[in-house]
Amino acid sequence: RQLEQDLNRAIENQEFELYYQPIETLDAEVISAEALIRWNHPLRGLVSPIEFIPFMEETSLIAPLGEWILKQACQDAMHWDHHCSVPPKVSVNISTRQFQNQNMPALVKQILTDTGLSADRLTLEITESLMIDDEDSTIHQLNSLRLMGVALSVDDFGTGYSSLSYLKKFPVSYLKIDRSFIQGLPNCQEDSALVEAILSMAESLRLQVVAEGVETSSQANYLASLKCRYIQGYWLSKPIPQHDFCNYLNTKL
Ligand code: G
Ligand code: G
Ligand code: MN
Ligand code: NA
Repeated sequence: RQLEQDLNRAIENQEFELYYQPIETLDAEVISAEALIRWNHPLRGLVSPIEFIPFMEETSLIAPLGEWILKQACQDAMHWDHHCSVPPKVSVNISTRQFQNQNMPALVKQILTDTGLSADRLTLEITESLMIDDEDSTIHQLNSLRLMGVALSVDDFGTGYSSLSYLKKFPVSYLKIDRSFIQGLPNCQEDSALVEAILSMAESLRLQVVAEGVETSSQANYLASLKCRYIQGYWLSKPIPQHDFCNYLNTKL
């Protein structure tokens, strides 16, 4: 109750803010920036999305918040075009409930039109749970998004208890290896075996791979030795407030 009131007020008062975490090649070229929401609560300070996203998914609040996030992220990407030397793409997390409760292709199309962002600059991060039951409507919506030029990325890949057959049916471009598999690299044999297997499978299926949660240079070096192209994690950068992100991009040159 209290949380619901708080959240309603927060949307009205614009207490939400996007942070961006870079996704980079091993040569430190920023290919995309993942939007990560934060809530600047007037009394509680910065609140993590794990404390409010699940709740918002249970109520109808996820729809207006999801729209705000997507629009803000597309606007920010347009801003980078004008103010940053090498503007990256933008990646937006879409929770399964949000996806199922909205006409995502229509919403995305509207927001791209309103903001002027080109579709090939946008990646949507979805999770395996969206693809567990291969509903026709889900396949149809994902295909529409892909045909528009929007890329789809499977977030937290490997943690979803789902069959891999969805990779044949859904127009996915990227797998993001969950950070739980990256943590033990390079010493943990099980983690190494799993990461190698994912990379080899992805190559055969012509999927791009992002290793998430890279925290150390030894993890990065090991991933480089396996020819993993893209990495993300504290080793490169923590999520950065929107107003500082251009600075980060410009320091790369
Ligand atoms: O950024 P952080 O580690 O605090 O994120 C915690 C969780 O919240 C992650 O699972 C992340 O995917 C999710 N999350 C962060 N930002 C968003 C967002 O804008 N939309 C959705 N649906 N989930 C988000
Ligand atoms: O579920 P998703 O992958 O979207 O969640 C991203 C979350 O992971 C964010 O909350 C972000 O702050 C967090 N994160 C990003 N990089 C790292 C990292 O290197 N280590 C850890 N432990 N968390 C990370
Ligand atoms: Mn993500
Ligand atoms: Na993830």
